[in-house]
Amino acid sequence: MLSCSVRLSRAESTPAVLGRQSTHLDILGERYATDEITNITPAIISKLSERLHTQHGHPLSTLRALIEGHYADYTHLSSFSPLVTPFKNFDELSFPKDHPGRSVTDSYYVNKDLMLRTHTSAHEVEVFGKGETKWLLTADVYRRDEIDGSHYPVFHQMEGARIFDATPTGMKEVEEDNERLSYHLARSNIVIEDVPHLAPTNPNQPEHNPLHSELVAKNLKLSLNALMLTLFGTSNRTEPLRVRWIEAYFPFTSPSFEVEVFFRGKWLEILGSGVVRQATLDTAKVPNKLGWAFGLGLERIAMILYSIPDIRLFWSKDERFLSQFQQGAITTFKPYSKYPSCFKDVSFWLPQEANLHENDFCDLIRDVTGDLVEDVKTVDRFVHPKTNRTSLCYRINYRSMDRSLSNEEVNEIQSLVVSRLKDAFGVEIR
Ligand code: FA5
Ligand code: MG
Repeated sequence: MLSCSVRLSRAESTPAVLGRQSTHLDILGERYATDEITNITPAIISKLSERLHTQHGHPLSTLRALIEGHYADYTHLSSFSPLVTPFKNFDELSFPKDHPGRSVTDSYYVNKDLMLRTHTSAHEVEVFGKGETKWLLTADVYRRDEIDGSHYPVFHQMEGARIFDATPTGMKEVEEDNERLSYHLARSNIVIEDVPHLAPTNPNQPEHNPLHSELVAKNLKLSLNALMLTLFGTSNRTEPLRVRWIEAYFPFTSPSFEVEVFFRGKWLEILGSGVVRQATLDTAKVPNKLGWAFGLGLERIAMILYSIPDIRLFWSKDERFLSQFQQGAITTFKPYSKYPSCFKDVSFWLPQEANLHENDFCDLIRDVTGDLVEDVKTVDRFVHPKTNRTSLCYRINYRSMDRSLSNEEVNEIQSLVVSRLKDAFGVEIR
């Protein structure tokens, strides 16, 4: 998240976010009624049918196949619709009613009963409910988010899960698997920083025997460390890969963890995971089991593996990008050129008492400019002490990945941005 954000309440945000009056939307061949919370944009609708993870030769498809190969004896799923109910995306996974992820500033809604899944965990109950005990599910997910080189409103996740019998025999199976994996990992050249499997800040669930929970959390970590080894272990880097486990929080797991990988001088978060909340398995009507789940970001991993510097490139139709990749092969991306940046600032006053969330601003930018903006930064924000009006200044970095942009062209796009901003939010340009 950018630092200077102001959250819109549902009521005041909606007309501005939507900015259009249509009573229905056509999505993936079906017609849906809109309502006062509809905020899905044409730019997003155009992405729904792409399914990059299934496009033969695309880096995301190769990465999916690589991970499926690592988990060869798991059930592999990848054909679930991105349209889900908020119940499935949130309630079934124990999200509290006031969780920020539910808000229209963070998620895309078709209407109040239908949204675009924000994570692959949305399908956990469904898949566990089918009786699957070891499975992987790959899908496109959607979030209203900031604009920079590692965030995109559409990205791809892979959910993995494994559940065991909550019996001495089941736990013996975990122990044996842990031994096998520890042996395998002892020979790797990855530097892994760990955190305790359980901690007061990352607790065991009351339903679980802490010894069982500990074994399962350890199995999760070993399983994912072995995946890291498969993915990164063979690359001919001079420095060993640095991976770290950190404590995390998710409403649907406890204990919970994230994994970060050191990439281009920064820690890049690649996945979230944890011991599955018993409520999830109860809802799925799976008795007497416990286990783990993870959700990893395919783009983030592909950026590291292929040295792809900007997340927008995954959507490129440019032959200079696509022709560099073949299905099944991990190759180092050769940038065809780095075109110059063009920075444009926009400063404005919001109407009295009104607010603007940076995700609303970023979504407007995506809708008007497509992929021509590399990042957006808040450079200034203050509230006038007398009028109580908020002043905001954003710096937009225009840079195409495929060609040079002329200053004239950027000025034209920038004026479109400004006029949309005036129409949608009633701002006064400074
Ligand atoms: C989740 O989405 C959880 N559902 C993960 C999970 C699954 C936890 C199962 C526990 C059990 P998170 O919001 O952190 O967690 O996203 C998971 C990963 O998706 C991140 O680590 C990151 O790699 C990727 N990701 C998140 N937001 C973006 C984005 N805007 N662009 C690209 N990748 C992203
Ligand atoms: Mg996260």
